[in-house]
Amino acid sequence: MSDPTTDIAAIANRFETEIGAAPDLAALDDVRVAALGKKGEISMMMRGLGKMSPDEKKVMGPALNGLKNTVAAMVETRKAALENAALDAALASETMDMSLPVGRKTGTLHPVQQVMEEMAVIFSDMGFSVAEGPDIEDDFHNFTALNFPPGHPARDMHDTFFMVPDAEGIQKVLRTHTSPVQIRTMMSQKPPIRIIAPGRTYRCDSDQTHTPMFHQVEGLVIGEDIHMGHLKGCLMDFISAFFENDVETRFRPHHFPFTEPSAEMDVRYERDGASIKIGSGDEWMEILGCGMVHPNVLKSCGLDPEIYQGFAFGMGVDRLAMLKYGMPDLRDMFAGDPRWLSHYGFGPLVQASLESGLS
Ligand code: 2NL
Repeated sequence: MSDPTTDIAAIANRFETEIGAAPDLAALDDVRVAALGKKGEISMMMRGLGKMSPDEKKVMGPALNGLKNTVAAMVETRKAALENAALDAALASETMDMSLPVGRKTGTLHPVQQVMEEMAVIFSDMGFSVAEGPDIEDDFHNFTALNFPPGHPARDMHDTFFMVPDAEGIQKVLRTHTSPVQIRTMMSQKPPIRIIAPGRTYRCDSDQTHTPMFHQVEGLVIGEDIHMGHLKGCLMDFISAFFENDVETRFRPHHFPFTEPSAEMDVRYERDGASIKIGSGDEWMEILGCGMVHPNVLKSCGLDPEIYQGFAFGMGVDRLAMLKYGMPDLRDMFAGDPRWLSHYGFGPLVQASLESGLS
């Protein structure tokens, strides 16, 4: 009778050859099933152990276990090699030319996105950086730190969307302005600070001139010697750059809880048939709100108002986009109609810049 362990070595050799010859993962799995599957050759041999004498079992048990482990290890090694080869082949063949022009059906940049990029370009040139923060805010960052005392009617005036309170009873809100971004910046960065905060804002209000989601750009400058002259110069320069035209402006006293003094800025305009011309004319249009940051706001952020002062401003991006590009109806802006987008949208590959023109 032949030595059974010699047979086992022969089986191992045969599977080694078959595994090495398997050209792909599917063929390799066929070999694995033929050897180690439920009805595979090695599994069937192991099932035969039960009919053997105790002496035979002592020899064949460990030998078959060894065979099983050897073949399983060879399958794994081959599998890894085949997977590596498949990845190499994919990397070599599936290249993508990132410089290829896009196809005929290009999407367009929404005018609101275009206008926010134009604003970022103008303010970057004046030394501002862009800051962002969460759309879902807590009461402290959206109201308390901005000098809205608890129960103050201005909280209701903001038509706030309240979230369902969490397990600890904490009720978050959809931010009603992007000011919380500036609060977060003042609490985490040392002056001098020069940032704009563009983004989505939310108020429970919907009619001809209001959508429940709208876009704002706010700005904040904090230093040791910032005064209202800086505020006026900065905003006048911004408006002229934005409308690509000399624009006559005026500042009117106003009130906001978070600035003192506060003002609104108007621009001269005239009607020209159905369209509106910004810059000259006999009428004034309110275009943004601004002011010197209220000492209570500075204190809430851990800044000493005896040392630091600053100005802040806020403007509605959607309305500025409508004015600059002549979209007549606010509600078309967020309807997602592809015909509207192909008419009013901007080429996605054209970057706004001060050198090549903003728009
Ligand atoms: C408007 C008016 C404004 C601000 C926003 C602000 C932010 C901080 C501190 C002080 Cl952290 N002020 N933001 C200031 C004045 C006006 O927005 O009419 N927006 C559409």
